[in-house]
Amino acid sequence: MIEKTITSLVEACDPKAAAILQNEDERQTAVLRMIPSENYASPAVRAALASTLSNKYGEGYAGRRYYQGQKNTDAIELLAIERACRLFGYPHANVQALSGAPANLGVYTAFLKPFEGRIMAMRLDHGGHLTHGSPVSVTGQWFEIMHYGCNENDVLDYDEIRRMAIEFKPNVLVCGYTAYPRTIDFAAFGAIAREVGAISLADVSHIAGLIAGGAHPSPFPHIDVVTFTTHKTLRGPRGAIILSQKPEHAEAIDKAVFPGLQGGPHFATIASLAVALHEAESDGFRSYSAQVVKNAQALAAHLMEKGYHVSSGGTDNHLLLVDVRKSASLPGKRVAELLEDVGIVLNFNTVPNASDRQKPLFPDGIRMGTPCLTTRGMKENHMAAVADFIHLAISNMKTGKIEKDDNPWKDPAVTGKLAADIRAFALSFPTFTW
Ligand code: DSN
Repeated sequence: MIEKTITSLVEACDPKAAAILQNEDERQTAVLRMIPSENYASPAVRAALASTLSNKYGEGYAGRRYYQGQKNTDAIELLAIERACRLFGYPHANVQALSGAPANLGVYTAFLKPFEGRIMAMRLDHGGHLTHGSPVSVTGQWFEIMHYGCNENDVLDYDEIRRMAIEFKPNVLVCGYTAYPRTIDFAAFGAIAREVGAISLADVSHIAGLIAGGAHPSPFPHIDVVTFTTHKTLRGPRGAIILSQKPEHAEAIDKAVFPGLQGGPHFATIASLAVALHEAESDGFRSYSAQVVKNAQALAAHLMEKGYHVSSGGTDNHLLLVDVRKSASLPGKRVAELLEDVGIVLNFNTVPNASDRQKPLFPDGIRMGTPCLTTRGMKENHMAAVADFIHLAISNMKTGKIEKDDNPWKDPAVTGKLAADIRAFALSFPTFTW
């Protein structure tokens, strides 16, 4: 309903833009969206995003703004903060960082001196994020970085991380990942950070909704500072939250975000965030989070039964990594691109302990998740069908080098039927049921 309202309002003014929006609505309805960092936000969350608060500008924090007319912006920001603190158990929340990268940069800016500060975090190809010190990110250029990785079983080795931290003495020790399917032991990370005198930072962007819904252990009280984007499992708008415990940390973070890095916050986003946090406090959201994990585990089990190499042997959260070079002699990028052609949208991704052919843009794996499918109302029994679709598609992909004009499918007729079946299956679910 909200799609129709938005499209018709835009269409009355700009049919060209409206047509693109309409196409995207149709795409999101007709495919199986399995990128683990995406979701379908509720109509209420999306309506708040389009609200009149997007007309309002202001700088500073509630009660301390640099512009007049802030009664309602103060009220909405305080509401979002109150809900974030209640939901995650932290005494302070900053809801102004525009997204995940600015949130992480805000934390580093608060605590580290450029060209002196030391960050220890997970390497990118084992599931870390660009902003965890990758050389192509300013975080890797402005700070000294030590990266840890997974062990030969694709899981974290806390003894090894402790050994490295004692040697490197980071100022900030980062946990929290973009492609790690296992539970994070926040107590262990907090203890290591305290032992070496580092601030502990958990970037829980991927699992914030699972933490809020009780499907993953909380970083509180073990971790000093927590950052997360709000549009993934939390199912809010594109935005970010920074939580902290100590008053001196909170003060430094607030100063780093504004005026250190940003000007005026996006108040409509903050309003939308307040609504998403309200939804996340509900019993329905708790059962949603639990179902996301059950679905991911069911999907992993079905794929492993079919012989797929699932990294770490399964999942404890919303995502799984499949090494398709080991499983099917295919590179991750080709598999992701061809799966999109039949209506399964996931992403190619590096996997730990891959072949030596793996490169960031030419990885051995694919990454998939269940947040979107679960929002559509799918349960464990539907994951069998999803695994069958993936398997049928991959089994029908040609291996080896493919020339530019070659058909990449062994049997194009099978592909045509599969694409139609996937479309019909996707269309049999609404986009938002929880
Ligand atoms: N790298 C993004 C992802 O996990 O999709 C998060 O920023």
